[in-house]
Amino acid sequence: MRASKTVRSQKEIHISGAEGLYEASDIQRTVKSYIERALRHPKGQADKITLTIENIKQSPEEISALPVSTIDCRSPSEGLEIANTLLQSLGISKKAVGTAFELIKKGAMRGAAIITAKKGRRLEPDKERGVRVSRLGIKKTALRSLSSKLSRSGINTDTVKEAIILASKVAAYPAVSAELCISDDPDYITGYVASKELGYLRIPNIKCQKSKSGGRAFFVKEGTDVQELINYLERVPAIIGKITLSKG
Ligand code: WAQ
Ligand code: MG
Repeated sequence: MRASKTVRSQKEIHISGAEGLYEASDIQRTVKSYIERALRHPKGQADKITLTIENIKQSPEEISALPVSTIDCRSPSEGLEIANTLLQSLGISKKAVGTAFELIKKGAMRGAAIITAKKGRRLEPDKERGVRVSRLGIKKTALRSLSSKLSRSGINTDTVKEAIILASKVAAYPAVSAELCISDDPDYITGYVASKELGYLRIPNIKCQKSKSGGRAFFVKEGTDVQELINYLERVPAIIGKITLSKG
């Protein structure tokens, strides 16, 4: 689903997007919830909603969910410092982190930027749109287990679950070193750093309330074949089958 709104300058701005792998019997329910999301969005009401429903014949790759932890963080400046420290410990250069912070501050992208870990170069062909991860999901048994684990920490929401699914698909790709995400929703101020090594690390209060900046960056090894990576992110179906223990 993708939802947008045309503003005064006749510019179409991105309101919300969502994607997932579902069983055919879940189509009606899923479409209804996606439409509700587009019409009741904190970024404003959409005036155009595009839905694509595709029959995926290829059987999905099974991946496991990244383990989830939440870091203590009280302010945006502390949050950015934590994200910076984590990313640099994962081998991402200062320059690459800087590139990501800059585009997240600007906001307005519909997808994610792909940034090389050392030189900080952006690889995605459409820099305004970014790359949208799609064809991702979670098996029903795994979803039940994830929901009950997240409930114990009071964070069992669609936002958290969708972010964990996305981060798990992205991290499963060998050339991806890390991801940084900050929501562009004005009322959602928790972000995360995700990686195979450290799992899914939530950072509360990483941005100010009411701020519309936000975005995603995938940091990749120098020399990554970007076409292959984009094909994986956009087109290869991947589904979470197992939940790893959360770290608290
Ligand atoms: N593929 C690539 N980039 C995406 C996708 C996608 N499928 N969906 C969103 N983005 C990018 C896009 O630039 C958005 O502006 C930005 O990410 C933020 O998207 O543990 O809600 O849907 O508490 O606003 C993370 C924290 C919440 C969850 C993330 O992101 C937690 C969130 P949003
Ligand atoms: Mg959003």
